[in-house]
Amino acid sequence: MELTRRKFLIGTAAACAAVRAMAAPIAGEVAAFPHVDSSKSLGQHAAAKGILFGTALGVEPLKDPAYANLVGSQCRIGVSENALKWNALRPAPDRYDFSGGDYLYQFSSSHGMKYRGHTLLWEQALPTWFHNTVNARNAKAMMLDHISVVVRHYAGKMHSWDVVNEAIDPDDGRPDGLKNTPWLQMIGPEYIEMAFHAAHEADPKAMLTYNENWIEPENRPAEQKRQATLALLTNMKKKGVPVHGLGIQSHLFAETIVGGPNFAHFLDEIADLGLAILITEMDIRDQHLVGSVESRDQAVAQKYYDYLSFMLRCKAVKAVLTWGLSSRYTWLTKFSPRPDGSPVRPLPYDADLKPTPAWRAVAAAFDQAGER
Ligand code: 9MR
Repeated sequence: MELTRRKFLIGTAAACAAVRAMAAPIAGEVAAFPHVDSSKSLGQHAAAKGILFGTALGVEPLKDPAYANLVGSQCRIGVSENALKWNALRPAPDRYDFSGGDYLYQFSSSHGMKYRGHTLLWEQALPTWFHNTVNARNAKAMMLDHISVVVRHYAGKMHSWDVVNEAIDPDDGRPDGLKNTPWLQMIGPEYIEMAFHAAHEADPKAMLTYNENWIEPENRPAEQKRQATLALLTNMKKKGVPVHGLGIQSHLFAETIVGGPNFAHFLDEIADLGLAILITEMDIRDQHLVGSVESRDQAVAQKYYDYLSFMLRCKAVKAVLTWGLSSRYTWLTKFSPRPDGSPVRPLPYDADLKPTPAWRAVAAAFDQAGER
């Protein structure tokens, strides 16, 4: 592996000095992006700075040869969008189906891409049998068995694993900010550290990440979530739990204000824990934008540029993955359709697989980033 976990973590602790010095948001700071070399892939632009660029992979989209070719040529890392979730892997309590996950691994390795697993534990995407079968008596054994079997299946092949996904929700009212998931109800808050220990035992070489959403904006709910995330990770590090990175999903809206001082400070504190930071699921929703396609694309591109420029000032940020590469295949088509019925355009390529202005914005942010 050209970027091992060790190399990923080197330099992380002292990484965010530039971020610490920032006093104000930089949104809109740069009106136009610098010229970029469009003969190089996004993966190449990123790699020149020691950053991994990639995207979410789905089995069906990759059966589209033009799309598969695009992903293979632009990306250096792929993450399973759905194939390694419980509802895909566990058709029955006593059965595992690795066909989708293996297909994505084969695709990644045959295109020289690293492979990242999402996700071992989440309260969503559970199989229909889950709620009738898993209870307080067997939950711990079921969880540990799942992690052991799945992580061992890919041992030595995974760049990183999202061990636990979206486990925090201060609105649930617990003092520790943890979300009241079935796992928490059945096992207790220690389920998180147990999961990390089990994953590490099954594949000591894989980078283990905690992945969280809605922690990017400068608003109060995001700040509460950041504080709970920081407390969780600080506590895990103190106890020697094998956690190596934080995944910041980065599903943004074109109108989200990002890059503020509280978020900058948070990145700094995460880096000081010795953790790597990965941007794991980036896309920019244009659902509420009005105006021409060109002006909407420009707003989306500007947000990519502002956000990535801000994030990449922090040297602990080692990877950028978008949640899909082209609007031909994006969860937002169904989840966040535009009220006017026109297609959403949240990614660096449009539905015809032509680069959008966001492509140039992402490349320019990589070109301007410091080496890591
Ligand atoms: O993009 C994914 C979509 O296809 C699935 O239907 C959905 C439920 O499994 O999950 C989506 O991916 C989510 C990811 O797993 C966790 N962060 C939020 C993503 C978007 O909802």
